[in-house]
Amino acid sequence: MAHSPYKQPSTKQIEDAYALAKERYAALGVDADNAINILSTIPISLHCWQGDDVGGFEDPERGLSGGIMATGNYRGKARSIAELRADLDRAYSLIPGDHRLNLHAIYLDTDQKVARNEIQPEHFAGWVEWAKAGNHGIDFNPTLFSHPLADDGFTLASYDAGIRQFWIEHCIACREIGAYFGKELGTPSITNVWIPDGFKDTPVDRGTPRLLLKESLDKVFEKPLDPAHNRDAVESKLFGLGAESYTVGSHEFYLGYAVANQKILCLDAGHFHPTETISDKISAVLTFLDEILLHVSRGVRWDSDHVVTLSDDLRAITEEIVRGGYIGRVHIGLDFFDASINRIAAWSIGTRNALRGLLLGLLEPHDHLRELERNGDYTARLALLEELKGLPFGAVWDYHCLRQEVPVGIAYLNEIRGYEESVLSKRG
Ligand code: RNT
Ligand code: ZN
Repeated sequence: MAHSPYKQPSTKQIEDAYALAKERYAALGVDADNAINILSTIPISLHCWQGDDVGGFEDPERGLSGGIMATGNYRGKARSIAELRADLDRAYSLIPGDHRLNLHAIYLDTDQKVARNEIQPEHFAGWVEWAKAGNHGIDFNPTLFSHPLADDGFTLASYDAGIRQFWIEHCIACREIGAYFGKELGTPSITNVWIPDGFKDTPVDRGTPRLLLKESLDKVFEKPLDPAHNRDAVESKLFGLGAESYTVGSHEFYLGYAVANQKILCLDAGHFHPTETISDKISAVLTFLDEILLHVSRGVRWDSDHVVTLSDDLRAITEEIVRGGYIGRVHIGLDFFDASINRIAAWSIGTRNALRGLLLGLLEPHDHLRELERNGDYTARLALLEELKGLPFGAVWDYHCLRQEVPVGIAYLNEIRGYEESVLSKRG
């Protein structure tokens, strides 16, 4: 299948368009140079699991469980760590800026079979080497699914003390690995605990599993770790496949836990009721916590994990981060997995969109908007917000990509197609 490559605008076209755009923004009191300078400093944590449909490399035979699902059969999924790293390198090369990696425990780099409660930093040394070469920080996630001891649907909240203990040990091991990443890479790892525990049908006891989960988490977090190396996060969810009626780790549960224990709360955009958005939760939670983690995702019907588009929901999140002055307190991770399209494109499209959303937030005249609001001039606030939508933000984004030496516009798809032709299509 040969495609004629998309043409990239010339450097002169990009620079000329930017000069005009800059004037339009300046007329409203927005400094576009400053906006892209700030944008260059914001890292996005790319989730390794988009590259192989959340399979991991612990056990090639083992299917995905835990109430999450990747659907599709697009050619070329990564079959080894080497392939996954090569694919990630490709994706990063199409995204402006320096970005992080969000790694799951089932992506351990060893030929040995290692039980999950026995994983060690040495099993992740290969990732550190790779991250150093590419200037990536690493965030980490214990994997409490796709495992025989999670097959009953319960892990840290299991009624079985032995099962709880196994997963407590796994999470403790993961925090140590997070600290190892932080120490080695000079940037703290956010180690995020998400568990699938829940019931398909209506339980009669909603309380006890939550008490058990609290008890397990207290054990997991017992040992203090240097926040310069590792920071703990907990992620809530509304429901999962096969756990439609009750989720132990609900939003209220983890909000309470995070505030009581000063842990980072992870808000996943796909984990709430469909009319509920996480954008409004950011300022509420940050009133009580120093930091939060986002899993930027897109819910569609039953699925919480579609590739992120530049939707109103995404914009509400990214604009809120900028408007609230929360850059630095909000860690941005991605969480989607689509196996029906080119997986490198999925990473590139989703990450570029998250960055485009942030840029839209950075290109607003914040002081002026705030002043209008405080003066009660809601007419002008509405008029200006709507007018901003028509301003040439694309020219600023293109210029940012040019400066960061990544393809401008749709031209990045040429690279992806070339890679699919020469590499991905050769995979069995
Ligand atoms: C699941 C959670 C969780 C996972 C990853 C793979 O609903 O969102 O973050 O997607 O851990
Ligand atoms: Zn998530």
